[in-house]
Amino acid sequence: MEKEKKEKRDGIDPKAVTICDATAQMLEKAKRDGVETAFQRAANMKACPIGADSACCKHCGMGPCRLNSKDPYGKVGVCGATIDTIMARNFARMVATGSACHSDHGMSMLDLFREVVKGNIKDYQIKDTLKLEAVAESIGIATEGRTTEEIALELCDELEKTYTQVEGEIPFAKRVPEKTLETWRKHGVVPRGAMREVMEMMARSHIGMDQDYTNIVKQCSRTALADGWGGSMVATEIGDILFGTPSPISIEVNMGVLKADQVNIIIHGHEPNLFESMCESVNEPTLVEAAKKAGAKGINLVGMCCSGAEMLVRHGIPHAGNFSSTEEILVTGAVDAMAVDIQCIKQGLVSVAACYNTPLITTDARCHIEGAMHIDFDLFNPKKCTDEIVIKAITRFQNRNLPIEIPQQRNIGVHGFSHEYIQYMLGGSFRSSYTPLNENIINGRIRGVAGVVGCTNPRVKQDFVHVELVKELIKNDVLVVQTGCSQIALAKAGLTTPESAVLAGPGLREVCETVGMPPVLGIGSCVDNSRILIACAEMVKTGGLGSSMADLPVAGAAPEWMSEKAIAIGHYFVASGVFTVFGVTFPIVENTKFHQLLFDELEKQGFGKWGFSADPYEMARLMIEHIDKKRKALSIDKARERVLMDMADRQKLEVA
Ligand code: NFS
Repeated sequence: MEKEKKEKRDGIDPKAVTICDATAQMLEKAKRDGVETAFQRAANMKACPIGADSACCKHCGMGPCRLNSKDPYGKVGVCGATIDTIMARNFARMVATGSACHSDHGMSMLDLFREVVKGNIKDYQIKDTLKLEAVAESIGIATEGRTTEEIALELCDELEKTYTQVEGEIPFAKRVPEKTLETWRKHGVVPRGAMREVMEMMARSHIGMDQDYTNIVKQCSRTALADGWGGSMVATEIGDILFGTPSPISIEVNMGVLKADQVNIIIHGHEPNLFESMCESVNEPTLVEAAKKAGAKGINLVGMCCSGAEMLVRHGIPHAGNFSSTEEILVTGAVDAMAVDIQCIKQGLVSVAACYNTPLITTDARCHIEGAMHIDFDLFNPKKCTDEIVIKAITRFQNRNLPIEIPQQRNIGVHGFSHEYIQYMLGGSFRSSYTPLNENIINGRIRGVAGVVGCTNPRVKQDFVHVELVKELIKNDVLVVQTGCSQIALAKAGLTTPESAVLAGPGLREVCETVGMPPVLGIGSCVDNSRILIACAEMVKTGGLGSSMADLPVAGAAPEWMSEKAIAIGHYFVASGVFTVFGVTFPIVENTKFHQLLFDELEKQGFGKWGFSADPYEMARLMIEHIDKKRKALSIDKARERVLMDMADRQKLEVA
């Protein structure tokens, strides 16, 4: 048994499962140390082929029913459910869960905001009053002659509707371009509050409920939109108001940000409050003193995954890696505490942390993990928890008794391109607007814009699909915006620097060099995908690129996705009008009506559509083909031909 276990563990070749050298180094060490991680488990766990195709239904006690993906219409479930009903219901539940996750996060941000505004929480304050006013005005709240507190309280009440509104349209529907909104109204998918949409989605996927896949997909769109333009958008906007709107900052990413002679603390999760409070605790003079007494040179605070990405863009805190590296970083032996809050936290962390005597600390009432230590994070007294985490970390530092091996990779890059900053960056302080971006798209220097986002997944070579896809896109003059674990993959590959403009096509390179920006713009965590929605809406409103978001020469991708949140994100982009390509796998049987609807029909109805390819080059081809199709429909394809073919013409084109 032991021998078999060892063989399985040793079975993977680290260089074959990741292009992240630091992670590969730690996988080698994990082998030597006899430690198992998700990469080994993925190799040992054959995915269920019927489940992978979404051809089984286990929502009631008459099943589970398994249909044949080779002959999808040859059989139905015990209740008579067809393959289309079954796949649509499974998809619906993924959208509902993903949307619930983001919305639950957004709602707790709003709870925090309210208590801060009321003065009941004093540890945080409104940092960005300009943003507060801008958000309030965007949904029709008057700001003139009113105090910050008055505006903020009304904003709280209004934004609460994002979650609780029973009828009507959520507040941020006001930000949606008119024609896109018209499409939503026509199809009855303008979201009400997220609670209502998620509840209805779950109800409609119950046995004996909605059994028309087209009708189920409508509710999928409504639920996903309640996330993108609702739950997630509130999380981002409140985060900015409370903790500051990101602007570009140069910072290091990768495991080399750990320091052998310091107390290393990793924060991994999704809500910024734990991290913000942790920033205070690691600077607390008594704790810094205690660390020094324990023999450390200082306390080193580092982020991972999405809250890490958020702190990276807001405060320039170093980031140690994405989802697929969270176990591996513990293998360094240099982590003195890993504190987590919610989402994307692998249960496997418990056993890896135990091997290296690293305290793994859960902090949120919604996310305990069996075997991890729990220190409850109290919003009204946040430092009690974070101070305690620092103390635990100092104690672990003092008792370090295992060899430490820190991979030396550190990749410096620029991150923090909020949609507000993109406006300013391209337009300057006097003409801060999206006009220069639109102009550069119209004149063809920038062919289009792609959002490349989402997770990493141990089922595919870590970071490889992200990096190759992005390289291919920028080479073809497509400007790339990024969030979440994808952004970290590109940062590690060194593509978030202005110098990487040399890898871009001639048009995009010229724009990047004129402005001094990288061709790959990191904008934050997964909820910050809402910034991409706002940027798209602004591009439409600015003019020249059509009247609906579906007209824009843009595309999206989650090349290494794994979470249900990613499916919810993908579907809200599709419902907003964006062609969105997923990699790894897609839970669907081809040659079915449901497939036809997601991958084709939705576009004809005025939405975007789904695409799939596991291959980064094919993925890029699909996205560029779509961008070119949209350019043609806008009659701006000729300008680009000139840009590429005629240098004299190019020189004549006005520089933005
Ligand atoms: Ni997004 Fe963040 Fe990463 Fe994927 Fe998970 S951390 S919310 S779901 S794995 S990008």
